[in-house]
Amino acid sequence: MMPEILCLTGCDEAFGALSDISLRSLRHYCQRHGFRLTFQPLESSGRPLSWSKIPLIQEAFRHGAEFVWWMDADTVVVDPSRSIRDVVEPGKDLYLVKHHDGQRATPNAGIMLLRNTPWMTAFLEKVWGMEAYIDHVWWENAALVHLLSRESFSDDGITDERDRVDDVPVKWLGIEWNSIPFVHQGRFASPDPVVTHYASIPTKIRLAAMRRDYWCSPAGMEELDDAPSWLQTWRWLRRGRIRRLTGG
Ligand SMILES: [Mn+2]
Repeated sequence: MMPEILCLTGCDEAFGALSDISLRSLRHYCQRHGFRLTFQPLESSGRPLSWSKIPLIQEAFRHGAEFVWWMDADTVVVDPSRSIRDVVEPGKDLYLVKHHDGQRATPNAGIMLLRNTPWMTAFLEKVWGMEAYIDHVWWENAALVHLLSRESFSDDGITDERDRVDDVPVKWLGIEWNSIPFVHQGRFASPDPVVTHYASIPTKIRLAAMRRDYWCSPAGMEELDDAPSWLQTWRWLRRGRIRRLTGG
């Protein structure tokens, strides 16, 4: 039986322009691979907004989702030929990338595949319960790092190489599933990314890079090919000002 995957993404108004690009790539990707896609406006839970992904994932599980593939709004699928479904293996409930900066490795919660199991239910409750990290600069990602680390998580916010995933149903994915360009001398970037994640860079650069990479990706090229030529020209001219057309 092929696992059923719900791709879940969301953001607030401030991320609307990023999300417009992200959603274009996800619509193409999810259609190609037969995933459901849901966009949820992120609403404040009384915590910094990044935390809001946790209750959204929990809600999707309560509604019966078998797998949730969480995608931050600052992501673009640049190689749609590979399916996230293929990483699934028996006994693993959480699939994510950790990025090595040369000394330490940090799990990243911006892109995660999660399976609806009792372990996962408990794990998400534990993440949500780590109130010490509510205002940490990494928000819910800090709580997740804490829970996956063997060592206690210090204030500089980075765990070391050792982790406790031997004991838990976590599978580390190849960096191509969460490739972060421009930072740490390219150590967080894959030479052959499936998903690019424009984390830790200023919003304007992020948006420019996302637009470039999307319109050069198979989905973006297809979208331009399908459009009448007058519309293509119009888009080229208006590219900087294209508003969100869909989603929300
Ligand atoms: Mn992100």
